[in-house]
Amino acid sequence: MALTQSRKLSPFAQNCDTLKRHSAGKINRSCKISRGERKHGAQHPLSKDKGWDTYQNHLIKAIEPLTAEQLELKISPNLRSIGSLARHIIRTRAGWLNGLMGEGGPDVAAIARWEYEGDIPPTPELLRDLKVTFQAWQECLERWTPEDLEYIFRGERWGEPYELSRQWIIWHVIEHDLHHGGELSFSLGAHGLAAPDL
Ligand code: NI
Repeated sequence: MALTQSRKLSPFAQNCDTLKRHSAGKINRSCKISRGERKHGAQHPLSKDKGWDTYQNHLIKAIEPLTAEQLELKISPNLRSIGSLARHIIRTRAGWLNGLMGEGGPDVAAIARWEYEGDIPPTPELLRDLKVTFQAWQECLERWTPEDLEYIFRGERWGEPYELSRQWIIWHVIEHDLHHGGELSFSLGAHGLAAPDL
């Protein structure tokens, strides 16, 4: 979401700003799924070769050639720069995966602890972190069963309870990728740079 957006949101009017509060609030991480367990051998429809990975590759290709100066470009003073958008996508993936669901390794956990906004990492680091966070999500999507998707994460933040299904979180993070990926694409195009080629 744009930086200018109101920060007064109900617990269930979720957007990217939600993460910050999740990490500050009480979170029930009682995930009961054991690693490597796949009860029915069924892959989540969004796991490998089903679309998100294609989009990830488009993002990688668009960011790969960018210089530090190009990462600083923005289309309006009150909106995120191209590099900040990439950073925001990365942090949001890690925040939901690790901060809320307790998944992912130390690399993902470290990203989940990033400040909400911050300095833009150099291009090689953005690429590495895009790959690290995507790989972690991919591994989970390949492991989670249809039953796992119905698991409800419960917690409390700012004195208000929330209940979010794993399925909702998965879609939310994908829509967040697409939402800000579109913004990143528009920002690249506005500056005459090559945008993700869908
Ligand atoms: Ni956002």
